[in-house]
Amino acid sequence: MKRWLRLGRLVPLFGIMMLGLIGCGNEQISALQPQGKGASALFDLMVLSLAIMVVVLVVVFILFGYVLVKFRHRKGDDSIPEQVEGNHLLEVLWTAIPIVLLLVLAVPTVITTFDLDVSEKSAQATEEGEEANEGPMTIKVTGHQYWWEFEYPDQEVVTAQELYLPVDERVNIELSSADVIHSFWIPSIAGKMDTNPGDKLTNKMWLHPEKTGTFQGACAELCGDSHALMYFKVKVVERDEFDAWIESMKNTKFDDAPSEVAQGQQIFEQNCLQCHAVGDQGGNVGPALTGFADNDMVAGIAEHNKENIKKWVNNPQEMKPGNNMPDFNFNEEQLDALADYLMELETAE
Ligand code: HEC
Ligand SMILES: [Cu+2]
Repeated sequence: MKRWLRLGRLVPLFGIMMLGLIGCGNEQISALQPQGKGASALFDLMVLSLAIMVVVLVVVFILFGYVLVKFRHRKGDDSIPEQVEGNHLLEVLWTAIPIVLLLVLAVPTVITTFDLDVSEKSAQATEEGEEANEGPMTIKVTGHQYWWEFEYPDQEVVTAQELYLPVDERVNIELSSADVIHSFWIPSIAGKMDTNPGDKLTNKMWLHPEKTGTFQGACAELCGDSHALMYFKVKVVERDEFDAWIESMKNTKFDDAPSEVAQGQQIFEQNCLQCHAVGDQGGNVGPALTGFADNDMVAGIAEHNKENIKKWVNNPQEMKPGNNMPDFNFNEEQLDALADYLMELETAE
């Protein structure tokens, strides 16, 4: 009896673990609520393997329970049970059943693996008569400690921290890294894949979102102090909204900022432009800030408001330890001017 009581103490622990698992249901970032074709394919595999495991578990436990009861030690019966050595039927069964189960698991897994491969599908698309270079759009994703850069090479648009995608379309993704290995993951839209440094190790994958909305992406490979803060947003929009966004990104110029924020723009030009691009000017050491005013987040982690922008510019190392933006010594007035300017960085009409 005592033993059962002790085991009973584990119930709250399992309860908490279960609650933790239920908490995975956020549709912005859950592989268990797929919103895209790649994620759906992976989810189906998870369900299949889980179903097989449950069937095996149930059958084994039923047999186990039956044997425990049926062949239990009875009072007064101290005879040695019949000793069985080798049983052809059983041995064939317990070899054949696992083989069949593994095949049921392996065939869809291998097919899905090939489906998720980029080169396979693009080749197919061309065969099916699409014009040679009118395949899916390509987006180049570059992982940086600790932010994400998104380049649309055909459209000549570069952005950061927010990935825009047209809904119900397949896009090819080319992954690389500016420093260490990161892993690009949007759990609700597709599986994850590493970004490697160096030109020769570009990984490829595709995304095919099926629902409009905002989703969350993350880095899935430990890459340094602020790895756990390397979040980004994914905005899946209708095709015409996507085209309009591309157009407005292209038409944005550095000089578009309204004159009320001229002071902030001047401080920005002197201190920040060498690393951050705005419209047609600026460097690429840090995230491009074209259209930054419309973003949901500051640095991928803090709500987008003036307070947080000031907090970031005043002490980026505090919010994301080890990131590559230097600390500055601005006074309150300069910080205000800079934040006002950054809040005006909208894309052109
Ligand atoms: C030496 C290059 C460098 C300079 C100079 C620099 N930054 Fe940055 N900045 C970065 C990097 C790198 C990041 C990305 C940090 C991260 O998320 O890991 C960043 C991130 C940011 C972000 C967040 C962007 C986003 O997409 O959410 C803002 C805002 C920003 N910087 C503003 C400024 C301002 C204002 C200045 C000038 C006072 C400035 N930066 C100067 C490198 C720089
Ligand atoms: Cu990373």
